[in-house]
Amino acid sequence: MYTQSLDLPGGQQPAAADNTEVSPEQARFDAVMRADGKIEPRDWMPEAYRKTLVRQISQHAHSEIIGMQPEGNWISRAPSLKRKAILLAKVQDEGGHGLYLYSAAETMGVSRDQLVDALHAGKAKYSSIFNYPTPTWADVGVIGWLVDGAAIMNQIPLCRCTYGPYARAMIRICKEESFHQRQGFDALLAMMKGTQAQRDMVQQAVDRWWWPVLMMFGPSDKDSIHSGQSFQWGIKRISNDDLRQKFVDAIVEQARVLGVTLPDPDLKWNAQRKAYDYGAIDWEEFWRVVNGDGPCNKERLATRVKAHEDGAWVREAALAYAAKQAARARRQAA
Ligand code: FAQ
Repeated sequence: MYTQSLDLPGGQQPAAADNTEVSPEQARFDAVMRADGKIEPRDWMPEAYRKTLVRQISQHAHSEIIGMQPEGNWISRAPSLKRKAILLAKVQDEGGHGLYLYSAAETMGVSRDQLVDALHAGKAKYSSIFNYPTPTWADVGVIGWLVDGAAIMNQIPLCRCTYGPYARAMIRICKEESFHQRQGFDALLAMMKGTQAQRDMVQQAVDRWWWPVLMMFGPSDKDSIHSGQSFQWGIKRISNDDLRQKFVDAIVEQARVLGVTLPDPDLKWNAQRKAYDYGAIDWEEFWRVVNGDGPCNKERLATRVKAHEDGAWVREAALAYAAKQAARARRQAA
């Protein structure tokens, strides 16, 4: 029996022993977990499962929306019409991902306003990676190659998440992230075939982003507070450290093809582990950025809050139009 699902902090009932009676709803939930099936919005679910998913899905949605800023900053300065069109499409896709994810979170009984208010109040987290600046065009390529690459590595297992709406949103998102990763690699490859100044620009951007990208996967397994329970609920399938390792192993060869050096003197093949060893991550920097003190945290949040306030008239107009349509429909029906 899947008793671990009951053994949680945060208002959960105590774990039932194997021979203890559980409610029919809990028994059904446990059976779905055992069969690795799907929970849908109308199904009963433990409150802690709901809370965990609202937390993770909303953090993910906020990351996509805040994540539009570092690259959006370059739309007006892209080096050609082709690159501008690609970048516009990519940034728009990230906005779309945010919207699917907010919708998935809303199926769990939380409103979009509540989620957005928590972000704007600085109470909700979003990915640490989007608090770093993009001073050159090469940073945009590196975001596509490394940040989207890391996002795909982390998100493919989420396509098998036990919560149906999240899993289905992730399938579409992962397809789009693959295009994003390739366009980033392609932009960097073009620069690497260019002048020495362009190659230097790419290398410097890789130097800036490598370590923050490794941090994206979250704290090491021993410090990951949510992993154990998320594994039991089929939300997480591969641990933070294992995903980070898979990412490093994939990127080493891509970096060689590109002709850039990954800024880690400890990066070397370990024949015994059949994987690359890599240097120590600066977890102090990670927590500093997560807790609001990264290079761009204040700017990112202020930009988002201003965009929301500036867009108030659009929301008001949409509501007024919907009310007008509803009134007309009522008149016609009368
Ligand atoms: N940044 O116990 P764990 C993208 C927090 S989308 C900030 O290991 P969990 C697309 C964590 O929330 C990128 N906070 O937690 C794109 C928790 O704090 P809490 C976003 C972090 O949930 C590309 C605490 O640390 N992707 O890139 C981070 O089991 C280009 C303890 O951690 C997702 O959100 C971090 N990096 O595992 C867009 C994927 N890592 O909540 C635009 C879905 C950890 O207790 C341009 N999320 N924390 O206050 C996940 O897979 C998981 O939530 C993890 C963390 C793996 C992020």
